[in-house]
Amino acid sequence: MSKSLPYSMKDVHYDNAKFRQRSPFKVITQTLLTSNVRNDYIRCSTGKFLVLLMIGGLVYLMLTHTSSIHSVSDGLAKDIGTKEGDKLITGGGSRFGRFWRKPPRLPPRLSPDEMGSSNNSIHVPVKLNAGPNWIARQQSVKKAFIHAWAGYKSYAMGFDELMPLSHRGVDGLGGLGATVVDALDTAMIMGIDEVASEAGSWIETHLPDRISQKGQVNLFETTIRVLGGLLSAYHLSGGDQGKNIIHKGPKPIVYLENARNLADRLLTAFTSSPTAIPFSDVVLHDRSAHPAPDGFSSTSEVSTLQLEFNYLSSLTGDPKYSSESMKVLEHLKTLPKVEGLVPIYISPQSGEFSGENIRLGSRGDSYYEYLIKVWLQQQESNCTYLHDMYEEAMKGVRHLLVRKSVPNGLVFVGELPYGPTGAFSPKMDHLVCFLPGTLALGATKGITKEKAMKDNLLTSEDLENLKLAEELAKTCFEMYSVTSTGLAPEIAYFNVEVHPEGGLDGGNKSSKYVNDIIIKHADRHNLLRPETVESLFILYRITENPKYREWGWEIFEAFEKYTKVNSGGYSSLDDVTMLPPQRRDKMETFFLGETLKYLYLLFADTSVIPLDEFVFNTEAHPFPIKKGTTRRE
Ligand SMILES: *C1O[C@H](CO)[C@@H](O)[C@H](O)[C@H]1NC(C)=O
Ligand SMILES: *[C@@H]1O[C@H](CO)[C@@H](O)[C@H](O)[C@H]1NC(C)=O
Ligand SMILES: *[C@@H]1O[C@H](CO)[C@@H](O)[C@H](O)[C@H]1NC(C)=O
Repeated sequence: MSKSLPYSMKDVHYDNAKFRQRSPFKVITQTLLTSNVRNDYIRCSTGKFLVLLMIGGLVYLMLTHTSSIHSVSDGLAKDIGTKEGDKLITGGGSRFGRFWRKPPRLPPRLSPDEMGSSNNSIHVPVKLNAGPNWIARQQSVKKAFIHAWAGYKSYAMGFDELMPLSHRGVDGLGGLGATVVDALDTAMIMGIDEVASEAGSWIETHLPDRISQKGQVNLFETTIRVLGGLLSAYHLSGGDQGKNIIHKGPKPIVYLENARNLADRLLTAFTSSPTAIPFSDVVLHDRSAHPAPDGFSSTSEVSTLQLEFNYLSSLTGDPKYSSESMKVLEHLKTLPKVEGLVPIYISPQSGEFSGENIRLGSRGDSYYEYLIKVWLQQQESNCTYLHDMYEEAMKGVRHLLVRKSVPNGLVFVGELPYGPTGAFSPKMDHLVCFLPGTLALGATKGITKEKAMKDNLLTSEDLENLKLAEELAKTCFEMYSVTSTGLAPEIAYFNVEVHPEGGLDGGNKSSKYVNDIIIKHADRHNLLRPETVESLFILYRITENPKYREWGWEIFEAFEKYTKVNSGGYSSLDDVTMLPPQRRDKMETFFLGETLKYLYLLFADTSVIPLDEFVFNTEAHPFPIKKGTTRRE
């Protein structure tokens, strides 16, 4: 390594200095040492204090030879700089200075002033318990949603997306008013009846004509955003219990009727294909289906339709949606794979995979997500093969795609662009950040880790996946923290020993990982994507570790600071490493459908949409999990 690094390799194992991840031994020894000295200091005169300093120093020196405390405090000394420590102990020697210091984000350290004059150190734990106000933070997310909707409604109502800078709408997804439908269930979950009724009324008035008159749409995008949004709105408004629990807006049946009308047209993509693999596009008005220009469908696109079509079959009692879509997964089961991993293209003509490019980023991602989620949704049917495919694939991910960066050992998921025999690429799309959440969900099936452990439900495979989930969630968070704006780039590269990638760092020179993460010029944009906050939400629910909420809050604050547009809406960014960042004139539908919804749920009570009763489609639309008798036929 040619660059000079702020950390010695010795500190690498202590890779989580920002949060409480220390061994009980370290916690106890540091706490004992610190409190002893502090209490004595309060009672003693300066002379006695100096004696104590020397004794403390000796104890510390002994410990550094017998325990790993050395590397901890050493790392921290470099991590937090020497400012406060030096003020605290002048002439006390640098070793003692380190010993005195406590890690950042541990129980708040007293300022030098408080140290010298006050007797309130025993009150520190009380301050700790107070914690942030999550209800207030949740309200901030709700306000952000209202601001995003207000911009869309003022300038782009009925268009697929808002262009927040030029105050216009644009139809980037075929013209079905995608933002309206994507945002609707978020408004319902947040309890914003006003928005739910505005969106609902638009759907009732305009969507039927759009569905029957519009031209070409992408099967996958339309299924996950529009069909998925309609189905969850139907459930959340009480439709499948035969009531209407949203007091304004249309009757819930409107959502189901539109969903069915749309799905009947989308079904053409399956039925007109010569194989089980659907074509990628559908022309809505003439009910015809077409392959993508190059003839291939994306693997993730054809395997990310089943939650929606299954739920529609269960709601309507008509099995055709489920059976057509499940044929895809049954077919994929029979194809050859690389340790469970699949190439990112597939041919609807031959039914075979095309090429060797394997990745969990774009065109690959939600294949893996839906294997486990469809299995969870279909708990009481014969879908064991999906769980088997999922387990094999995750084993393959751990074996072939997971590596650690240098110098600081961030765990990441890379790619095999030329198949298993070709070179490994240390490239990770932000899209891959769905994986921590999916891994955690697959391990505990949505219940808390604590409960799963107590009931002895976790296999060694589950435990490995859960550990990887936590490591990857940290990496995804650091992809935000390493940039000047605190927002992640679309794609990051990781520094590895062999063939280091060219490119610049993220711009946050105080980030520990500034040398681990490389960002290429073309990849520096941020589209307000949800995957990291989605994983933080799932990991918070499952591990109950508050650090995931803290991380989510930091990300939310960065969105507020750099992407909010005063006249309404939020914008994408061209370059997250520049201050101020250049804006990009687009608010993606998933910012309302997913990003803000997951942030809201991250700060919500854990009884809201529990993960063992709902499965979220890949666009964050929650469907209730089938429980034997919930079918209405
Ligand atoms: C010590 O604590 C008492 C009670 O909280 C307070 O009244 C007093 O001012 C404190 N002394 C100092 C030096 O802060
Ligand atoms: C599962 O498969 C068995 C045997 O193939 C069959 O008897 C049973 O009805 C199936 N159950 C469901 C829910 O499909
Ligand atoms: C830069 O990194 C430091 C250290 O991890 C972190 O505290 C800070 O929030 C980061 N800055 C941004 C803008 O995320």
